[in-house]
Amino acid sequence: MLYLYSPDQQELYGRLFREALPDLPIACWPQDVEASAVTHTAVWMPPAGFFSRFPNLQVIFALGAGVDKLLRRDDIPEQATIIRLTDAGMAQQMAEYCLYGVLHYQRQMDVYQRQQRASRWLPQATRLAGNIRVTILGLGQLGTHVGQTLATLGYQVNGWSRQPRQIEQIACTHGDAALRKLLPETDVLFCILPATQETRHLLNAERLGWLPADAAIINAGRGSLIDQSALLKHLDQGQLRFALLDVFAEEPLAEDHPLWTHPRVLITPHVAANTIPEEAVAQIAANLRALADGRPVTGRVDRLAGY
Ligand code: NDP
Ligand code: OXD
Repeated sequence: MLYLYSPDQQELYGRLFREALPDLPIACWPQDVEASAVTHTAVWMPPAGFFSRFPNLQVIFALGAGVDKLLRRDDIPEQATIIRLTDAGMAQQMAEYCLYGVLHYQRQMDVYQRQQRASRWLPQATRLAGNIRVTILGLGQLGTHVGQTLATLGYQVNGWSRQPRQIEQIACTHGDAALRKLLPETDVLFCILPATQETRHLLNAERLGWLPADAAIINAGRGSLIDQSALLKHLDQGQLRFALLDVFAEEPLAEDHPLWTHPRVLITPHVAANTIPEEAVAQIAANLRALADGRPVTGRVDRLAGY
């Protein structure tokens, strides 16, 4: 049996799963079921203790791409396989989100906004896409698509990952030394890394200081990637032109947090790429069939690596 937890869209997911997997019994939270019959779950942020109820749980499907919150829990049995969504309609959204930030930078919308408030008519110098250096931190399902989309539009795209990668249209690097060289050569830094122990505060005061004056940051990965206090200091001192932030150390961002009102900050409430239920269910159904046939699945999480 597949047990579903997605309180906001329970009915929709229930219907889609039943249509996609007519032979599999499907139950939806908070339905009371024989706990030992549950072998699979499909979830987004279930309450503490949720998984301990199911002694025969084999597979947890995450209804999202990031699994940091799942991996921090203590109620997931060791033998359970965790499978996340890969792209499933999110890569295109992420490319749009990043492009919005890059255009904000390139077409100097932040400067024109300030000028407008002062009723100033002052054309700025033209910057062509080919002169904008975009660095993508994270070359996975999302970062790769974002990078290739921007490269197709003529931007200079560098990418950084944990292991060496070769990706068409993206100049790929990895490792600390490469980051030291890359950040000073970056106009727009796009962060799309997962939250792991290794990536926590990757962008600390020192590394933020490696960016050239006038650079911009877009963070759509996780809030923990950036030391928020260090970011605020850099923004206050005008060392960064602006930050477009979708993710935060604590979500929702506290009402009195200084980021809300900072003149150099644009905030969106964790919406850079939303899960599309139809795509998610199609991918999970395909993975369930692959598991049944002993074929490889997409999105198997490496619990040791943390993503
Ligand atoms: P993937 O797992 O496909 O890719 C992760 C990338 O990060 C890989 O390139 C990986 O390197 C790299 N990476 C991981 N750890 C490190 C490290 N220590 N140093 C350098 N690179 C590292 O993930 P996705 O692209 O699918 O998603 C990325 C993240 O985006 C998710 O984990 C989630 O946090 C976030 N997200 C945010 C959304 C939003 O709306 N804001 C929506 C969806 C996802 P390597 O290639 O070497 O393995
Ligand atoms: C995800 C997210 O990881 O929405 O899918 O952040």
